[in-house]
Amino acid sequence: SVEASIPEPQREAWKRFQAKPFETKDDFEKEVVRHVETTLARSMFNCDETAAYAAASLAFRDRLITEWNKTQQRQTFADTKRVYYLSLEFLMGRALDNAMLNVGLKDVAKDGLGDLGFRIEDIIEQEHDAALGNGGLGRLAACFLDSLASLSYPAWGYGLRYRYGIFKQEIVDGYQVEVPDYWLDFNPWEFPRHDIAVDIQFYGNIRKYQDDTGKTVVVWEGGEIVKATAYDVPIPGFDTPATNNLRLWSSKAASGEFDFQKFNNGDYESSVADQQRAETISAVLYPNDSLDRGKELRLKQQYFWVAASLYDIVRRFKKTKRAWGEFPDQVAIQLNDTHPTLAVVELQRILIDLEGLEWDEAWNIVTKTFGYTNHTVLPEALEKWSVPLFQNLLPRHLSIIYDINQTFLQSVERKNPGDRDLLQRVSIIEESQPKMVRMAYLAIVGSHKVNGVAELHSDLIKTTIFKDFVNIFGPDKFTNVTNGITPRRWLHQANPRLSALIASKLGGLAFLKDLTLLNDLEKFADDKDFKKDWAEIKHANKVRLAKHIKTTTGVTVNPSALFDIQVKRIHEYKRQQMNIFGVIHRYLTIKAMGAEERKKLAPRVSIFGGKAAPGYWMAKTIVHLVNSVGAVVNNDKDVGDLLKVIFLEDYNVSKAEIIVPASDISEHISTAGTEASGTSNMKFVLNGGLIIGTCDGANIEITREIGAENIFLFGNLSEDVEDLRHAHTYGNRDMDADLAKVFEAIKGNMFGDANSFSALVGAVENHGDYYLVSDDFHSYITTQDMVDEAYRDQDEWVSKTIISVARMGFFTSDRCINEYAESIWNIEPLVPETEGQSGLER
Ligand code: F58
Repeated sequence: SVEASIPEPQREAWKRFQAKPFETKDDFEKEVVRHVETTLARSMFNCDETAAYAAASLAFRDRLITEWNKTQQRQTFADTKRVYYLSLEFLMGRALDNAMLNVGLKDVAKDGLGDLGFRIEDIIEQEHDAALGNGGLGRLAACFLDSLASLSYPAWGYGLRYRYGIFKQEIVDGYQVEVPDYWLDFNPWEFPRHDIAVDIQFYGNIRKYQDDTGKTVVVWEGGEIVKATAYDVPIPGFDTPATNNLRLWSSKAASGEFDFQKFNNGDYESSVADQQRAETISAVLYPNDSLDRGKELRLKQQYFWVAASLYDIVRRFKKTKRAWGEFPDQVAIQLNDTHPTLAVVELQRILIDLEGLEWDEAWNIVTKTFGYTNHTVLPEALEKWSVPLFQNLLPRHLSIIYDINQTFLQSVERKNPGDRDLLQRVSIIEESQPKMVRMAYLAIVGSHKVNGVAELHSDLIKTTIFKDFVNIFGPDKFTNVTNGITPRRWLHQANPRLSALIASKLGGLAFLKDLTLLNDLEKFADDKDFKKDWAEIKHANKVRLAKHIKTTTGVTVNPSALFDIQVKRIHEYKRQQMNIFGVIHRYLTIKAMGAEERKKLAPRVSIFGGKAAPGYWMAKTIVHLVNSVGAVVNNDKDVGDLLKVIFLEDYNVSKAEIIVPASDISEHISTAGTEASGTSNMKFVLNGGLIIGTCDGANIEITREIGAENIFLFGNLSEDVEDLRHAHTYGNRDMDADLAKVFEAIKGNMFGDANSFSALVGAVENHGDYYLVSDDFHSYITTQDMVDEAYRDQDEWVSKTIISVARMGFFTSDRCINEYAESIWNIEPLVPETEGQSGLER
């Protein structure tokens, strides 16, 4: 604030001693040594790799925070519109490598650490992943932050500072076991901002009265208060000093008189219990990636985070002293799924209850401010909250929701007189027992734009789950922004040698900021030397993964075999079960072959990875089956290198950085119409792997970009899924013959006690096969045969992968963010004068 700023005459001294970011190796080393000796209170006699990691990170953090400060000052001074990305999940992974590369000083750090006695790879390995997310949705948010900063957009992320991120997965006797992920022991990347704290209210009652002017005033009283404290994480852009902020809120008991009273009364234990209850709010990330469970603590998390973030945003706006009507010109808020939808209600509450605006004026501001991104059409994932629970926890918000709903339904009624069915279908309140608040409908009504995350998905939401809303609001409110990934982490960082090879041909690293430049690679698709280098890098990446497999599972795999990878959250709709059934089919086929036939086979390593939600029993059974098949196949001497089956424990962002560059083929095989987009499909292709996949999500657009001849598509189309399901339920159906043999093998206890897997088999055989495993199985295994065939022609295969990479420019998250900025947020970049001086043409 102005009161805290240094008076003009004294500012000279400040300027003279302003922190200067290090640029040279010597200055970097000086910073590292200083941090070891002072911040960490160690010395050269007890500086292990953890301490070296800590000191190197602190050196970079200091550098980032200096730029962070300048960026924030620049934005405040320019007084431009900012975008706020509200997400309950940010799956950031590791920060040090990313910071070094984005700042452009990795080589400096490498040499500096070398001088001090460390290998940079070992230091990078010390870092614990920031795993504040489940899967694609959380990782997308992280890629978006990277693009927002790299493109110099004035943008903040707002999230929760969970004490426990997504659980660590251990495989014990073939079963998934969950271990808590306590990651905050030492986190050099966050700045606690104890001065930025907001009191958040829960429970209590509402009271209405008329003020002197006769106006109805509503107050929300009583209940309990929890304190939100800000922790800031600097987000460096690539090749720009622009450094954005990710603000994560942490919960603590508000130290009010209440506690003291209890304390003085000798009720110490209960005052400590209050403290702990408050801290529980930000304690753990909910590990479900597709099921909405409606737990009160989850709703508390959502309100806590949304209320603190909005308080912060509104406070920042009020400092500009503008009229409320200008709020949407200064602020855009994006709702990452429905989790932050309460923000719509909270802003309306602030404007009418606290700032005294009229309902209509306030609502106009609210709807102009928000945009909503949908990530799923699965009905079990669509968020609903029970009205009684809401009433108890957030009474004022529920009453505002009722008012929003009433106004909305009245306008629907005016345009569709007498259509009671329609009113019931679109009501924000579902007339069930108990009544439920439909959060997606609230998000649609409260936003000016709603987007899906890939073309097919955006079409599907318009024609299925949100169809009525398209009729009510018109088609222009609904749009598509196809997902993207940051090439900085997913090419340059994960695959440095490939990035360098590409740079050597394209004359520098500029493609990392304009990925369409990759197009120029296409002319090398038949260049012998280039192809040799390209293939050699893929092989080296496979050797690295093979080593990881050896140390983590004990299984030796042949790096020359075809690496077939499926890594993502375990879910029936993603159909890892179909993959493992296909593997069993392959195993049976090999066993039945003679020696001559076997010689013609391409050896294959089938690699799986991913976490199952702790309460999702079917998904856990899939994990168990994969491990059980591995135990049999990998020990079958008769099969040897022809087939290996690997389950990689604890798949996360840092493991993905090793796994993705090592694929020959990766699997994106969801039942058509179920995977909103998928983003790892993009990562795999960008790293020179091919895809086997269904016509689903972004696979379709990847095909359009890279050409149908460069992807292995199979299976039924989304428009046929409904009829097929109907036929399962009402007709007689023959199981696919090959799949039936697979089931016989399982039932004959080939992979251990068949009872363990009966639910998996039963879902396909007897319970309607909702995910169409049998329907797609034949197409799947014949397409896998085509993969074998194609892989035999290595020369052609390598050309395909080069051409594919060359055509992947569209899938950068930079393109994606530019689309959001233009069509939803209406914001412009604020480019620093010194942008782009690190010389990408190197
Ligand atoms: C994913 N959703 C989609 N949800 O499944 C994927 O197709 C898409 O590419 C990605 O979003 C990005 O758009 C997803 O990851 C979750 O993890 C939620 C976590 C919270 C509960 C509900 C699911």
